[in-house]
Parts: sequence; structure tokens; C-alpha cells
Amino acid sequence: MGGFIAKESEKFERFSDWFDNVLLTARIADNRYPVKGFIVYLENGWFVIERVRRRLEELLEEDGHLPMYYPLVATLENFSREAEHIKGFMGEVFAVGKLRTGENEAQQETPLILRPTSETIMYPMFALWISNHSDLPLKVHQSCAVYRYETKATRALYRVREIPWNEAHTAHASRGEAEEQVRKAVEIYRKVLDELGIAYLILRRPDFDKFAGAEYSIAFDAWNPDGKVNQVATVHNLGTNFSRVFGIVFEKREGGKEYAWQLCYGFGYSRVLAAVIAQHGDDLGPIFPPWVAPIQIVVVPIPYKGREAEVYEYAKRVYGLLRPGFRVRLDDREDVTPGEKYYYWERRGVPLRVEVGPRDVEKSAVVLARRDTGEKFSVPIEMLREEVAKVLEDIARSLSERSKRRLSEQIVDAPSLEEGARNVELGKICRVSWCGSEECALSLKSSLGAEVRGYRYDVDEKSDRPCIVCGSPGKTYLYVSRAY
Ligand code: PR8
Repeated sequence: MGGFIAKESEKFERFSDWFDNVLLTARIADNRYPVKGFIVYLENGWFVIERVRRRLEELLEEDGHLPMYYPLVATLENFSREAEHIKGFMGEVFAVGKLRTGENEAQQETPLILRPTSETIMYPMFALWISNHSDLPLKVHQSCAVYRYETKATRALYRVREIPWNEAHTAHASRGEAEEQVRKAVEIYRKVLDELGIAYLILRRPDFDKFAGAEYSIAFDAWNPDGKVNQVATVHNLGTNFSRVFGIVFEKREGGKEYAWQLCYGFGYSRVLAAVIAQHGDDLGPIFPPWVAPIQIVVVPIPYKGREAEVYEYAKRVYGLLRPGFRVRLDDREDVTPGEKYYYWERRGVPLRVEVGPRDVEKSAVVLARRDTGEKFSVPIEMLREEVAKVLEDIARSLSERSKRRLSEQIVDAPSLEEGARNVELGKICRVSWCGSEECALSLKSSLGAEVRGYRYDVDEKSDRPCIVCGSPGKTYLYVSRAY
């Protein structure tokens, strides 16, 4: 066994072409819809998103988040109440109103805005519902689309103008409780991403890059084959910045009033889908982690002349054995060769293939072929279900390990600015010693020609080297790379 090395040169050397091609061939998304930044999610892409959505919502609801649905539109007036927030988003807002259909409709009403995010839609309602400490904590979530008139180049899944996401918003009675919820939110996101085998860094963003209106922001940056990291989720501590503006005030247990402490966090479904494809795929196409794979197993009969009937019969039996509990497809097309079928399903990301030929019929066995490693092995039919379950689990584990290895290979320590710039050019994530000053972080952006993504949130990385910019003693390490 072994000896098979997945070909990935296309994916690493011509990522953009590879990705566009995979989206269409594997029926994930079609980017040809004639409105910039809007795409059609095809059956396989949407299937993965749906699975991920269900799992995320399950975890959020276990943690006490209530599912709600808020309006798509807001008035410009409401939207404009938090000064920092509006500064951050005003350039990206879509406006809507009634279409003018006749001459005498000269008088236009003030347009409404489409939510670019829902703080200013939800928080006036929070103010109505919260008046006492017993109303807290309040935790809500919704999966929906938000709309941003992105001015940077759009890119299917990575940077779209209609963004499918889950957003969660919470209000708490103290700074401490809000901080505790930051940790819980990070754990929930971490769990979903880990189950998908996605490898990422959890980074606290530098202050100049925090969410508009937040005290601080934490982000999950997933690695990407072209070296541009993919921010798949973010957790923002809003402090009392929004509650002051929207009047979210509560009566304290010990008497007196206080503004509620708030968080908001978002999980970008389309970017998570992009990470699944980009991190796990190879030159043939995607490899879906089994629990989100639209089809987990394909059964391919290998008929020999004169023995077609018994092979097809046997394949049907195998299919029947797997059907309860697995998402399985029997490819019994008669005008397509087994080899063509292998290729067809490999390109669609099916993680496991079951081959059955005349010899398997005789031996009461089947051959299992793994999409990730190419390994093949024979399994007796009475062990089929257990073996398949084990192999699927093992595929998930090995996708995850491989992806983590890739991430650590992509991170390099840069001792000087020249080294850093060269590595950024090579598509690396540079780790550089930093004194903690905003000025040095800002200057890195221009000297390395890349984005300053921040420092580790989950690990306290103490630096014992001088700051790469000013030379004074380093405090921690900053991660710098190109980004989507
Ligand atoms: C918030 N408010 O808004 P955030 N294309 C694809 N995914 C995107 C795009 C885009 N153009 N823009 C953002 N995302 C907070 C938290 C409520 C929820 C995804 O936060 O602006 C990214 O994965 O950081 C991003 O991390 C997430 O939405 C949240 O967006």
C-alpha cells in the first residue's frame, strides 16, 4: 500500500485557474451570473454549506443562542448611529427603494439600505427587550445573507457581494461575562473548523484593523495554496460602544443602571467552503471530508464479459448494505467504462469508492479505494459497514493532519525585513518579532507589501528577539501575509 502521492502542482502553482475549474467541474458554484460579486451555489457547494450551517447552529444553540430572523433592510438613519461603524461600512452599502415606473413619480423616497451586517438592525430591538439584569445574557444568532458593495476585486466564494454567513450577537451584564463569551465563541468556531479538518491561525488583529465599532477583533485565518490567507470567521468584542448609542441599558442587581456589554461574531460560510476545497483538494479536484460530502461512497461495478448480470446484482447488494447510514451512489451506467467512472467521481470529491468485479463476487468481498491517498484494499462483505465507517473516519483524520502540516510549512520566521519581503513574495506567512507598538505594525504593512494579520490569541508567544522594525526588545510575534 502507499506509494501514491496526490498531485498538487496545479493547485499550488496555478491556484486561480485550478479553483475556478474545480468550482464548475465538481458542481460547487457557477461564477457566470451576470451581476458582479453574485454567484450561483450549485448542488454540491450548497450541500456542504447546509451541513456546516446545521452543525454550527447546533453548537450555538447548545450554548444558549436563540435562533431569530431579522429584516434585510434598515433605514439610513438607524444605520448611521454608531460613528465608527458607519465610517467602516458606508462605502460598501447597497441601497434599495421602489423602482420609478412613471413620469409622475418624480418624488423619490429615501432609500433603505440592505444589511451589510446586522448590528444596527438588531440593537434597537435589544434596547426594547433589555431593561433588567435578569434579561441578560441575551444571545441570538441567524444564518442569512448580508450584502456588501465590495470595492476590492471580487472572487467566487472568497470575496462576494452577497455573503452567506451566520452572525451571532450577545449582550452581557459585565465586561468579565463578555470576555468569557469571547472564549466560548472561539471554541465553537474552532470545533466546526476542526471537524472540517481546516487548518488556521487564531489571531488578534492589530487595532488599526479591528471591526468598525469594536474594542478588539479576533479572526480565524485559514491557509490558502496561493499564500493569501482566508479569513473564515471573526469574533468582535464591542464593549459598550453600541449599547451607548442604541440605549441598551439594564438595572443592575445591586441597583443603578449600566450599559450592556456586547459581542458580535460571524462565520463566513462561503469562505469556509472555499477553505475546504482549497486545503483538501488536489489536481483532480476537491476531496470532501466525509461528514459534509454530498456523496460519501460510490459503488462502481466492473463487469466482465459474460458475467455482467452477477456483477451488477452483487453491486446492488453492496449498495443496499451501505444505504442505511451512508450517502452512497451506485453508478450502474452501462455506456461508461469503470475507469471513466473513477475519474468522474474523483473529480467530484467523493472520498471513498467501492469497486466490485467478478473476483469480489467469488470471494464475497469488495475493494475500497481512498480518494485522498489512492490506497486500495480488499474487505470481506460481512465487515463492509464497519470497515467503511473506519476508513471514512481515517480519511477525515488524515485530511486534517495533512492540512495542519501544510500550514506549519507555510509559516516562516523572518529575521529581517528583506527576508520577510522575500517570503511574502513566495506566498509564505511570515512570523516576525514585534515590540507591540502600533507604529511598527503599520510600517510592516508597507515594508513587507502584505497585511499585518495580528498576534496569536490562543497561544502566548513571547518574543526574545528585537522588534523587526525598530530593534527595541520584542514582546510577541506578528503574522504577516497576503490576504483575501
Ligand atoms: C462582522 N458583525 O460583520 P466581519 N465575501 C465572503 N465572506 C465575507 C465577506 C465577503 N465579501 N466579507 C466578510 N465575510 C460582524 C460579525 C456580525 C458578525 C465573512 O464581521 O466583517 C468573513 O469570513 O468580520 C468574515 O470573517 C465574516 O464574514 C464576518 O465579517
